[in-house]
Amino acid sequence: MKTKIFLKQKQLIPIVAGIIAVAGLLLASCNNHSSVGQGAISAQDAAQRVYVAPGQYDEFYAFMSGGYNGQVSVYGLPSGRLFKIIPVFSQNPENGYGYSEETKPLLMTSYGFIPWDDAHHPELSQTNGVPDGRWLFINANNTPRVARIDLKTFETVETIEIPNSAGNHSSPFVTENTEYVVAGTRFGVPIPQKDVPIASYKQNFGGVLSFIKVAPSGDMDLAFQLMMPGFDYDLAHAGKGKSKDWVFFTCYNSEEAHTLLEVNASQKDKDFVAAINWKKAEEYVQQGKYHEFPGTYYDNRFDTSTQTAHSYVHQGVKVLIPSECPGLVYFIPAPKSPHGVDVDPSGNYIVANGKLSADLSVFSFDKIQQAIQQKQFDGEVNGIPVLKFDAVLAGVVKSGGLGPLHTEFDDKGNAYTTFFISSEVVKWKLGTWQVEDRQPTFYSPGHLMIPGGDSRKPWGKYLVALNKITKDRYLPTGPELSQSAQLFDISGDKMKLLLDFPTVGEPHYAQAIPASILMPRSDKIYQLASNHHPYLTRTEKDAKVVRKGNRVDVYMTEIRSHFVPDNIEGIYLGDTVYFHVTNLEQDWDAAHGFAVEGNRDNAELLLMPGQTKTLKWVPERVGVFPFYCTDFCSALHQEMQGYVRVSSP
Ligand code: CUK
Ligand code: CUA
Repeated sequence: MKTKIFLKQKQLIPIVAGIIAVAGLLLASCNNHSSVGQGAISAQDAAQRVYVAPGQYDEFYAFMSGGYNGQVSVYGLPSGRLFKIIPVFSQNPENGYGYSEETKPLLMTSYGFIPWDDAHHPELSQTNGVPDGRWLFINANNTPRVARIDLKTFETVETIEIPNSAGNHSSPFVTENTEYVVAGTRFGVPIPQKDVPIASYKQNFGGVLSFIKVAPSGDMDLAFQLMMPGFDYDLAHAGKGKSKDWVFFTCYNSEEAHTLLEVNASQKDKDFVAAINWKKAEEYVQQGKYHEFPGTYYDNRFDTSTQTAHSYVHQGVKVLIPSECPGLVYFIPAPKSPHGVDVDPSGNYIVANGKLSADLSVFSFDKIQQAIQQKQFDGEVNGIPVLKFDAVLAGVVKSGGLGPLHTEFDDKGNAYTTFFISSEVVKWKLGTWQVEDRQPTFYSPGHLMIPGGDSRKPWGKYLVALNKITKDRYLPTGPELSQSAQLFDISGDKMKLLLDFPTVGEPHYAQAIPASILMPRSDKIYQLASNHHPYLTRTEKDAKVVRKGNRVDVYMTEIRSHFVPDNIEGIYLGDTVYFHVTNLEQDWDAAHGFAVEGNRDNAELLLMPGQTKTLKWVPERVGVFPFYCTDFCSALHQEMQGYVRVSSP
């Protein structure tokens, strides 16, 4: 149960009104259209700073999670222009992702084919702690998975399922050289799954933290899991620099409540940050100190040579139990249901964002190491030592805000934290812990993003606040209003609001990288010469229709502005037809589409030059049915069509 209170008040200080219902999150916001603040600049000045002239390119690529649309959206910064939706965990009829035979396997899981999920956190691959533009990872929250997007093609090339996990929220954060992608369970569940009373939570439920190994090729493999107490593991970030061998996870619900969590999971004054030494974990795995747990999971990989994804099914996973592995895990007490955990560019400071508190606790990696050496413990939980809070605390930021959720960093020693309840971004200094600036956001920001802001090398020019409750920011579109991102200039002492732009789905987290690092080269990405699709049609002469029993394979080509073949007969009710369409164009971006009337199972295809894709069609009526190109490709696009005749057997 959430209490929503919106106040009409023209005022800049955060208004925290009403009661904070026991521990329910109070969404209080200022209903202020003008956004004139300390850091305000003139409209002309702001417009000029985000203006990217016609024909010019943006300075940064930004990748935003689509939240409940299951996708990634690609924006330019500073313009806030939307370039592309990259389908990941949801079918996308626009380009046939999850409909074509080649991409369906990417949505396969141990539950079968899953056409939707909820994606929260995009994370760029890193080299030496710096985003390198090779891949983008993103988590599926509902049916636990991690996906990898290839940033040469901006396409999803792998999805891996995570067994024993539930609500894959604290994912997919990378270690300094992308050795691992980590993924923690949000929900405690029985491990392995079994039929037990929910009230037996404390005896029967646990939580796993997963470490997915990333090969130099990018291929992911589930290396091992840690069996933890049944808390809710909310977010994570890997260490860097001196802390590069460690990963930090926040956990709330250390009460292990299973009902009315808004009250029961907020009893304790402190929950935890779990600090995990992944190098040690590797050693323990190598020494064979793991348990084999059951667990079936899919790893789906797109092979660029055959342009087809395949599913590989795995059984069993190596699980480490912390109480049997000294030095592997420590708990750091962190005030009031910490949400985000963020590590500064030096790797020394670990910020716990306690969402039900006003102050931020910052821990020091040096002090953590010292406390471990000197055994400054405050008891243990399930055999995991709890470090003494005072021994590892580096500082407290007296923020004056309410509901801190996430922190990112610039390259000048500053940190920026979102406050969900008081709807603002607060800038503070690492080391002095003093607040330097604050700017209201509209409204209730979740994550924020600075290009490279969770890495060793922030490009600290812009900050984007990803707001959860937009309310009156745009023209209303029925009760479902667009969500909002807000771009701030952070190059000076004070943050300056430059731009609002609507987002696709719910933008939980985002990442950005200079276009100069990432821009795909405009030579051909797919080439006919390297296309080894089993149903490739290399030239129009090779086009053909092949029948095997009730299965019909149509080897088809497209080039401006015709199909070969464009008249197909000899198809009968009871047949299953596979249209294998190859785009023969030479220009790297000359797309064609393909669709056939009355196809209940599938969408259309969108094909880039050199690509082959397959659409399955089970005709259900006799007659003559048109097919056509769905992407306007030339002045003769409307002529790009054909017929398929379906007869009674
Ligand atoms: S988030 Cu997923 S509930 Cu703070 Cu990373 Cu929005
Ligand atoms: Cu090809 Cu339109």
